[in-house]
Amino acid sequence: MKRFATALCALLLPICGFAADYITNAGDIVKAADWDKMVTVTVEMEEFAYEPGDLVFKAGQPYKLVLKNSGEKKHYFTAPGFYKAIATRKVQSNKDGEIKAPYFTAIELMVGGQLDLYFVPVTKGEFPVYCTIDDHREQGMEGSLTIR
Ligand SMILES: [Cu+2]
Repeated sequence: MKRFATALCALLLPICGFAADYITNAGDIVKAADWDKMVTVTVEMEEFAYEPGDLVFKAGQPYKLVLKNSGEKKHYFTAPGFYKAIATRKVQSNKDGEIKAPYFTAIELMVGGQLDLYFVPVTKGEFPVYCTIDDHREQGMEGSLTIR
């Protein structure tokens, strides 16, 4: 059924459109979530990998995704499909402040940097994550983000 809906939507994309959209009621989802039950997951970036490379999140469960660059180069956490599948609360730097925005396409980490992404997974699926700097992705800097 889901496959049929996806195929139908591909045909009708100019009409339904939602397949390519971000979560429009992210604010409501973020507000309704129980942040006392937040789960923290940490991803370290190095040359050239995410550790761990494959993550699984539970739909509806609030998360803090800690992104740390432990490498010697700048790295990206680019995941356009994933950012469209989550309700974003904010991205926070524990040193500098926080950015509240409905969605992102990529997050860049300076050497030694850390940013925390607060979000609630919404749309189930498996989404790629990769680094868009030079040939980092080809060198192995990619992974998967799954929402179940
Ligand atoms: Cu990189």
